[in-house]
Amino acid sequence: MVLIKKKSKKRVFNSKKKIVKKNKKVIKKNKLIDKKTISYSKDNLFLDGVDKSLYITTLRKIDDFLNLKALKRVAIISDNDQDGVTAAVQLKLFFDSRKIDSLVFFYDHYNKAFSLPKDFLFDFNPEKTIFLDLNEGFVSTILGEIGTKAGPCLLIDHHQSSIITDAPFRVVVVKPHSFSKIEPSRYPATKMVYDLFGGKDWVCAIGVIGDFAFEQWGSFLKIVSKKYSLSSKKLNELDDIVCCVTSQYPEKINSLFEFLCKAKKPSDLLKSEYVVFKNLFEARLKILKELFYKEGEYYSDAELYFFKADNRFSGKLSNLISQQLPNQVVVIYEQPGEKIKCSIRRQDFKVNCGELANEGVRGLQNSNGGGHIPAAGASFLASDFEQFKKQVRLYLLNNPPREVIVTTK
Ligand SMILES: [Mn+2]
Repeated sequence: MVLIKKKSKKRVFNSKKKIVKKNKKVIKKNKLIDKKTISYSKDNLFLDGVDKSLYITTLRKIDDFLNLKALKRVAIISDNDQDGVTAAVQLKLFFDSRKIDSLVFFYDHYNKAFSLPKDFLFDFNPEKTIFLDLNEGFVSTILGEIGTKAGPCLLIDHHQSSIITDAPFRVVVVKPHSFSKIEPSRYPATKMVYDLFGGKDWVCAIGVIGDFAFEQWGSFLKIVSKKYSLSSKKLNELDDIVCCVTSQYPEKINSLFEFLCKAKKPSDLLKSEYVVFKNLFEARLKILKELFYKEGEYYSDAELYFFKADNRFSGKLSNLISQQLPNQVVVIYEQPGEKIKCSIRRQDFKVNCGELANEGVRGLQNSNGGGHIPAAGASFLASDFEQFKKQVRLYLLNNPPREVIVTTK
């Protein structure tokens, strides 16, 4: 009896394995953006929540835009967080594999600064430019600065959509809703690149964790953990290392990027020089977390917290706190110069943080605000802080959290 039982169990397991293998093969086949190599077979629906025909339409759209056979030089301009960096790594490797020259820039959207001098871009003279993980507002700002030098553009992004201004050439936009029903904040740019171009699974996993999309992509992360024998703690550690470098040491972002392009396996990063920075970062983070619970300013009527953090800590700290307080609006802010930068979080999807950020900065000079439903950011002049707080609180009182917000746009 025992033997038979064992055998039948094994058989079930094997057949599952076969299906996974078969699907993997299909994924590989379809992720090539090349007219000749794309195979539009009927049985290739493999991604949860992805619409097969829209996925193929999207591949064709990208294929038409890139025209890989003629393409020689392409610029990639990406956000400077974990999602942006890992998305850029995968896209760069894709172009490397096609022997197409690419130059990667990271854009710090708070300081409006590039990770490389702008002259490099002008000298590189790209035929086309691909933007990653940057919303239309930032793309407009960048295009306003570099103008015709960008050439025709492709935007691969998962922020709430708006309009691109200042584009001298056409801009092709690909968002999660171009081919899926997955809530956009849960479909990080790095996973979009992975699904559309193919990529480096463990590097992709870092961006997925960094953008808080681990629930959506739980089975993907499980496969990655298993493949590289990583505990979930180690997997998170990878994200912590990248997060720490991108947020604390922006001057190291280019070298980290190159490191991730070359790294063969996760343990390369776990044994790298970057780990020291992570340990320092974590020690400080622990203190800030304690201070938040002691000193955070709380408005119970709006279920709203404000807390001032050290510079460059607000992103990570807000993620940590809002994991512990998912049904509260947590605003962590810092003041690196004359402006205040806020990270706004509420993880239960009952408040639209992107809209809240927008309303918070309404009418404030020199301000910016927007983002996703569970996570957003805002920046404004420090002298407007009280007004910002008032507007945030009023928005929450006028739009009390009731139901989970569902959106595909
Ligand atoms: Mn992102």
